[in-house]
Amino acid sequence: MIDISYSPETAAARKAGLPLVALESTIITHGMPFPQNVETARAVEAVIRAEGAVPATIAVLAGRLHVGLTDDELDRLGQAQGVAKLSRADFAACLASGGTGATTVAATMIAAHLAGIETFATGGIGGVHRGAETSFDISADLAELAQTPVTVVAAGAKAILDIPKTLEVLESAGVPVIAYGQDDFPAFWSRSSGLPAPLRMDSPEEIAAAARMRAAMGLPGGQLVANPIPVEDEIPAADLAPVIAAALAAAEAEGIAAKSVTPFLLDHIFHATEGRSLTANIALVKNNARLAAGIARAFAQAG
Ligand code: PSU
Repeated sequence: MIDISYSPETAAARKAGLPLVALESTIITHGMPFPQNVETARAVEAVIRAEGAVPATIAVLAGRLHVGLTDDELDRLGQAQGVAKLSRADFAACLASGGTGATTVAATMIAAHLAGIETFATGGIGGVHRGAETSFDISADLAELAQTPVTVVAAGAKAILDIPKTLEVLESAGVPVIAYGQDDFPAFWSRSSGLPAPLRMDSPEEIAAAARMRAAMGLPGGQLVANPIPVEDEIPAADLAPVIAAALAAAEAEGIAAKSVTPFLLDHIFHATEGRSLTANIALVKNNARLAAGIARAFAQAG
């Protein structure tokens, strides 16, 4: 087992057996601009505490895996330049070489599982990029959901992706995709993708029970809980469609590829919507944190 650095808060929570919720750090370093990234990370942690759970933000700092960041560590990470964006493929290499990196959904799931944390809140998972039939650009987040037993709460998949293909890949991989409180799979900034989700659940207890049943059956992997953005915060899909199309065209014109695609598109959409996409992103992450805390409590109660 590798050595994990726990913050004073997460170390105390583990000792007391309190419910923990993992949080990723790529959203801080690559998903939002400073200072909103650090403010959001702190606000999301506060939501989890207010809901009776303990936040555990995950990152690699100078070759050590941190589960729970202090205020100072969070602040420095939020302003650091050239931080690696870690996924399953490069996570170990970063640790072994003493590097610093932010964890994506895939890497955060791995770290959460190593730390015994069953619930994780993020904004939106990576998925199948548009044009994947030629680029083969499919996020490692999908394969991770198929093999690592962590329940991931997201507002669906980002609308910049090919959502039908993302749902197909998840289905082929045997990942339970659960819409929370509605029938449709949400599309990050909008409540509906126009596609039904394969499963629907209406309480944290049902979600925790489903995860426990999968484990009892010996089925590997996690679950994706797709939690729609609150009504008052959503951006209608029709408003966003031309903005996304322009962002994709700009990415193509500039030859953006691989790990740079998602951060480039998010930044482009942020400017094109004059910050509206960021306001929605912040709202949906907080909303996901609230639900994740409820699921973590349900896991703790189920024992
Ligand atoms: N949620 C957000 N913003 C983000 C992400 C999630 O609100 O930037 C990050 C997550 O770390 C996710 C990554 O794993 O985007 C997806 O990147 P890619 O498409 O390159 O796999």
